[in-house]
Amino acid sequence: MRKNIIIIAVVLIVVAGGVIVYVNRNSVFGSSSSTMSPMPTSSSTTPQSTNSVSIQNFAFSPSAITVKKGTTVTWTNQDSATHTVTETDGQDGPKSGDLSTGKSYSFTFNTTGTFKYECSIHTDMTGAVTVTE
Ligand SMILES: [Cu+2]
Repeated sequence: MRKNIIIIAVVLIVVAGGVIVYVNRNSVFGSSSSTMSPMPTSSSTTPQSTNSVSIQNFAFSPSAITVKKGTTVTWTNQDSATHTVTETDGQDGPKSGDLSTGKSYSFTFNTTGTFKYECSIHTDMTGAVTVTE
């Protein structure tokens, strides 16, 4: 009789263990599918392959781009305020001076690397150009 109780206890432990594994598996699956959804928003911050950047709403758009060496990048100020495109990392990067509404500035990137820049009037406006071979 005592043996039967032990067998029942073992069966209960095995069943309970199986339920816990099943629940864990479900919660892992549930969380992995919910972490999938923020992916599109993070991909929008990856550098875009373009040679034109617009300045609007006090921001560079797109703020991060990649170009091939020798590419001329053009910034166009579509804002009502005056902005600049000014390199910030001491490299031979863009230095536009003041760009009033509608004005454009072009700079040709002849060396590889990542060039960071800002608007020297509104220094929270930042962007980067990554130049590849
Ligand atoms: Cu600005």
